[in-house]
Amino acid sequence: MPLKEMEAKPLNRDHGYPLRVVVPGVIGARSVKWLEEINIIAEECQGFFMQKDYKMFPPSVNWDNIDWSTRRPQMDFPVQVKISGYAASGGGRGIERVDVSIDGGKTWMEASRYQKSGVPYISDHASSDKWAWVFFEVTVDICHSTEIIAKAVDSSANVQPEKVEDIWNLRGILNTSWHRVKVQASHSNM
Ligand SMILES: Nc1nc2c(c(=O)[nH]1)N[C@H]1C(S)=C(S)[C@@H](COP(=O)(O)O)O[C@H]1N2
Ligand SMILES: [Mo]
Repeated sequence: MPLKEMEAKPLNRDHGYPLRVVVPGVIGARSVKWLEEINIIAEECQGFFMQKDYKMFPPSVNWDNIDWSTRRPQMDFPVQVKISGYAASGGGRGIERVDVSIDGGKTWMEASRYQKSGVPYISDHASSDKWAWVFFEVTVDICHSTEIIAKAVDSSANVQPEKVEDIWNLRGILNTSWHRVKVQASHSNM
């Protein structure tokens, strides 16, 4: 579908003004910006980005042994999930960072943070916002059953502990251990 607007505003040059084609369900690389013409052709396009860029190779392939012709151009993308939540620390401390893992804590990515929708959060600005929840979100590809983990770091570098066992106490209070959510893939190809 042709696109002239983005988020209800006129499309800007960086994103393809005056005209961009958007291909739903397909990787962004195929949504051509600054569209000039469309050719209907019988053969697969031989352009650089179809033949020598967005293709998925197995782990054994590197820049020295790559043979581009052995794989198809990537068209669809895998299922994507938006992970969101809120973080808060005591005493008016800001939230320095929220880390999210989708492999049980082996690797982490940093979530984006905000308090007002669309306004990036700055953890050290002097404002009463620090006394309130900080929302976070990150979009990830998930293609098999896994465990999603989120942990926050506050402006004094306090970090949520990994396990409840590490902070066990008689009353069972202050259990701020990593929040874990198990996700079960339901598709047969996951
Ligand atoms: N004309 C043109 N369109 C293009 C590209 C390009 O280099 N030239 N890059 C593609 C790639 S690889 C991506 S990821 C998206 C990025 O779009 P965005 O800048 O709006 O996020 O544009 C796609 N469309
Ligand atoms: Mo891209």
